Amino acid sequence: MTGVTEMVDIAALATRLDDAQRFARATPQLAEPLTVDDAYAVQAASMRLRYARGERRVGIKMGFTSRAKMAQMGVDEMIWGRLTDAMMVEDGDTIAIADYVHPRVEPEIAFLLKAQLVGKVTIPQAVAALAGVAPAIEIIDSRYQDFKFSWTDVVADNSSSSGFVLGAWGDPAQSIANLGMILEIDGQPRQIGSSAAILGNPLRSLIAAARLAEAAGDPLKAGDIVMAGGATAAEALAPGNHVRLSVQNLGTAEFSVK
Ligand code: 0L1
Ligand code: MG
Repeated sequence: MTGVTEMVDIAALATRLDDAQRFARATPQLAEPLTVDDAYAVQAASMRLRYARGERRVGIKMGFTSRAKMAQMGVDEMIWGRLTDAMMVEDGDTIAIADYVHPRVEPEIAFLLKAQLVGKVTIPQAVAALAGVAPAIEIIDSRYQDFKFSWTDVVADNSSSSGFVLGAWGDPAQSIANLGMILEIDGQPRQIGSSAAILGNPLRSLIAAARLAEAAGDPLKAGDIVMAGGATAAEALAPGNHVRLSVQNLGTAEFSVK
């Protein structure tokens, strides 16, 4: 279903989800049947509230780009959300669990753009627009009770976007199509996968991001970060955890939880 529904109070839903995120307080699933356009309109309106408080858009995240993630959440279509500077966790830093509702982590690859990337592009065009690629951990946090939601619920909730940790940027010309990825929590491997799980090649996720962001009137530009999506299922976080991602040839990213 597409089109914005007149009966849906986009602003009220945006405020509700924004409050749930700000105050780390879970909210029930949305009772309103939203169209895809309604859901993205709620997301955009909730992000405007964050920008009005001084947060700066720094890029976008792609979600449900691997079979493992789709299976974990019972969906079969990609989603996307916005990233802000307030979501960035420095490599090696510590986050406070109290700032989140029920956070989880997933192993990803991140891209840094040196030029705009809009519309329908090829893999060589996407690579030419890159300044770097990096190992990245996404901290997702659904604002819905029990981490339960419909596809449109999660889109409205900025696709569970909550935090991200970036390792060092590496050469964007290297092949990233099939890199081994190990996500460890407290020194124990919890998820082992390959970057190939992300649409067969994470660059395909970047290409989808360019198309979807432009179609939404929020095109990718130089300096933007794009998170390609989880290569494996996500893992729940608990206080005291140390999380470390190692990506073959790319390096590591890590953080702790208090
Ligand atoms: O792959 C993703 O990042 C999807 C995030 C939204 C669903 C979830 O919270 O697991
Ligand atoms: Mg993700």
